[in-house]
Amino acid sequence: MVERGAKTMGDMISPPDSGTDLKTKQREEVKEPEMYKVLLLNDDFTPKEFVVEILMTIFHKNRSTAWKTMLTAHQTGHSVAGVYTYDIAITKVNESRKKAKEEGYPLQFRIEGA
Ligand code: TYC
Repeated sequence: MVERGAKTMGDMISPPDSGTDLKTKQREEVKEPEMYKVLLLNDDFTPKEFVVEILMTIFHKNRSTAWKTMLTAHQTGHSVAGVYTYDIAITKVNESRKKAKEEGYPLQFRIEGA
């Protein structure tokens, strides 16, 4: 690309693209964000319907998927509530823990690399 004000490539002040200029470097540094799994852990006390409610309201699952996700945790010990960037994962876990605590339930989550 010819710079603004330059009529031909020969009028350009900066050297031609050598592969190490800023534009090239910026392009190389664009990476997909690292993703994290939010694991839902089973316990003996939290009511099933409360877990389903959390999965619907905070993890935006429909009722059918929320029940399946809850039942997997209930039967196997854990399930994946969702996969997110770290900031979104921790926000959802904190919100869920807060709601569970308000109700006096011991519902637990873990975050791990996807
Ligand atoms: N095991 C709980 C019960 O029987 C229900 C439950 C399911 C709790 C999944 C937590 O992540 C969980 N009431």
